[in-house]
Amino acid sequence: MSLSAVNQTDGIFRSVCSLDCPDQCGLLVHKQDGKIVRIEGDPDHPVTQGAICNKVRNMTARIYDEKRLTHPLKRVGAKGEGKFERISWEEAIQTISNRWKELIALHGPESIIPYSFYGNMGRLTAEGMDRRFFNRLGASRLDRTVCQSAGTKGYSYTMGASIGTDPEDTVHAKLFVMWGVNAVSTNMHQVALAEKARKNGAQIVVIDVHKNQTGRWADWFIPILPGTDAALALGLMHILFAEGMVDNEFLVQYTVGHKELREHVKQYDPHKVSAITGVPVEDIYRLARMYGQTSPAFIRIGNGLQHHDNGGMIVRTIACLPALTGQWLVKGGGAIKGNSRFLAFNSAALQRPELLENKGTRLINMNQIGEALLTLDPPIRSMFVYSCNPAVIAPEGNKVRRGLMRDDLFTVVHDLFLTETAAYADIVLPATSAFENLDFYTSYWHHYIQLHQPVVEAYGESKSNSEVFRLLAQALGFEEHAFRDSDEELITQALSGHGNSYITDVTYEALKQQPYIKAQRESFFLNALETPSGKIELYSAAMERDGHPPLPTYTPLVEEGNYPFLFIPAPNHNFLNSTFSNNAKHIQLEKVARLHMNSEDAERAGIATGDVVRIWNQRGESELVAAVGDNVLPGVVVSQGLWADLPGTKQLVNSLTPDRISDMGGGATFFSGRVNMEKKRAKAE
Ligand SMILES: Nc1nc2c(c(=O)[nH]1)N[C@H]1C(S)=C(S)[C@@H](COP(=O)(O)OP(=O)(O)OC[C@H]3O[C@@H](n4cnc5c(=O)[nH]c(N)nc54)[C@H](O)[C@@H]3O)O[C@H]1N2
Ligand SMILES: Nc1nc2c(c(=O)[nH]1)N[C@H]1C(S)=C(S)[C@@H](COP(=O)(O)OP(=O)(O)OC[C@H]3O[C@@H](n4cnc5c(=O)[nH]c(N)nc54)[C@H](O)[C@@H]3O)O[C@H]1N2
Ligand code: SF4
Ligand SMILES: [Mo]
Repeated sequence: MSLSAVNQTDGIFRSVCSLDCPDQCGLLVHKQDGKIVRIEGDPDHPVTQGAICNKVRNMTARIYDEKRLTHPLKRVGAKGEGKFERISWEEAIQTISNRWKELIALHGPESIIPYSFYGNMGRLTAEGMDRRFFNRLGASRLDRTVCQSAGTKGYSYTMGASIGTDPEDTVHAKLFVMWGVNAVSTNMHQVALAEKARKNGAQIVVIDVHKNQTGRWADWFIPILPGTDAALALGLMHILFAEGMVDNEFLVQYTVGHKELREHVKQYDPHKVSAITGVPVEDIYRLARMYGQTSPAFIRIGNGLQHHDNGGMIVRTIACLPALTGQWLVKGGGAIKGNSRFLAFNSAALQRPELLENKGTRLINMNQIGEALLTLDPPIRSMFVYSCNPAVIAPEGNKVRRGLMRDDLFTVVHDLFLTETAAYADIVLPATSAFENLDFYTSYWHHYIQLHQPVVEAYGESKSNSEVFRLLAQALGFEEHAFRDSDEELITQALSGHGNSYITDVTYEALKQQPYIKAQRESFFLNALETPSGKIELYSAAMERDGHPPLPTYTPLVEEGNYPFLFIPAPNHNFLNSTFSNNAKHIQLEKVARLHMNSEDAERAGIATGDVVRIWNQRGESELVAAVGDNVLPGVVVSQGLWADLPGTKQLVNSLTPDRISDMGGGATFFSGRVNMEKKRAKAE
């Protein structure tokens, strides 16, 4: 047997990017003297083919950042002051388990809540031993809705599940509609595939509220007003039906409700749609004809456009388009919102929901954690945060921070760094990086599943999520065998008995032999979708039952009062959500936190590029550096990046974002808030 990578001080080892990014790149990690010295793309990965982003090429700087946590800490200063003292793991686990035993005895287990997301996409790390542990504990449940849940729900009403085009097939497309996706920054291999298609004459259209790097890459950039995309999609349908550009055979065979839809979209005439969306009438015609007459035509539906009050309906509506033109039958045509269904494994075996005795245990939407910490009755008295940085990434950031300031809240944070959230903790635990763990990975965009063998030893005294929850289970006296399963056993369980015909041949053993195994999507899914009818639901009775219009419909954003600008605080190129926002190398690449605005608005407010601008609303304020131009429409301002609170700055954009819940899936509405703005000080000379 070959020596494991951990035991070899030198060499090049296969790895995978663990970040919450659709590309899930194959990596090659170079080791010298037991340390990672270089990270590059694995040219053998069938989709990512050796190319990786700059963020991860600079990952070694993060792994060995001098600020990385090496041992557990306990708070010695006031809450939030960030003063800590080193303690042993034994003391840390004892302190947590004693406190929790007390809380459970006095207030019941629902006084405790986990708070986690996908800071590491490894399936065991993200939803393995932790889920078992909190189920068995009977803690309040967390509804993990901060990312894609509105869009996923909307897409599923139309298509049944997160299922779409094979990205590898998109090299054949002749038209790419990149809709509310900043792919140059957030899905670079979709851009690489589109570039290949472009060499064969493909056209690239980008529909966005911001002409960012992706908009600049397009052949045709279409600016649109935030939250109005469903109206544009309905306008396209209006023209497709009116001008006979629909595939009637396809509609009859594979959809329900096409007759109703044909009637319904008559009301969305291009003039009305233009008034709603800000897209000129002639551009609506041009786009509809382009889409109706080009094949294969592919739509990449982004995550950005579903972070709105009406985000579920937007995605539900766009997802109907490929059915109108029969593009699902064309190799490279269709759409991708997400593809995770193809690689669905046995998550019940991994998470063990039956360990939760009280099926009525309260469920708390993670988008409203600030409100929950401040007002829930009975209160949350302890929160365990891992793989997530809520003080920066959750909406209503000031509420979140006030909640974290509560003296009677016992907070534990498990992370690689002393994040903004960790600064409020009572106990901080050091986490291993993904390079230190055994795990398996399934992309939510491409179709490959990959095993990850640890490449380096655990850094300092850090421990993986699996290990931490095994220790806590032991300290709390949980006797079930589920808490003694090794990581190998967890993987075997997750890959058995899943009943997913797309991955019948995938086992732990197979993954050890083959670096990348692809889901088998031959069993063509259009004949048996997971919608109630098994077909593409242009009319959805399920939606009607759930209180939504059954046909795709434009619904406006919530009215927010007297703030003139819609504020879109999007992610940036060099961070991954808040990850890297505390690493000098990545900050240097990103330079400053900018606020993009239209020159008309800037002129009226006396703002020039480089000025520091204060933006505010009823929820909070923030200070960003003005970038004036025509990259956004009047009435819209856009920031990029979830910046850490560096000393002397006010860059927490989520202090301004609403914690309203979107129309579907309990989703976040980061992009539906409004602000005012003023010049704070002129550009420093
Ligand atoms: N570099 C980098 N890559 C990332 C991330 C990161 O932070 N940085 N984050 C990762 C994660 S967790 C996710 S979920 C994905 C997100 O990646 P994407 O799917 O690209 O989503 P966002 O970047 O949130 O937003 C995409 C675009 O939507 C636009 N937008 C906002 N509102 C509207 C609207 O109403 N209509 C239209 N048409 N456009 C709108 C924004 O301007 C933005 O350009 O990226 C992943 N990859
Ligand atoms: N304004 C605004 N807010 C947003 C968004 C937006 O577009 N605009 N996007 C939203 C979206 S789509 C998402 S997905 C969320 C993401 O929000 P988060 O899930 O909080 O993502 P990150 O900010 O990357 O923080 C992940 C944390 O996990 C830690 N971590 C990494 N690996 C491990 C591990 O193995 N174990 C442990 N214990 N910790 C680990 C990292 O060090 C990091 O501190 O943010 C949301 N917030
Ligand atoms: S962040 Fe995305 S693009 Fe960058 S290496 Fe990871 S998976 Fe690839
Ligand atoms: Mo996300």
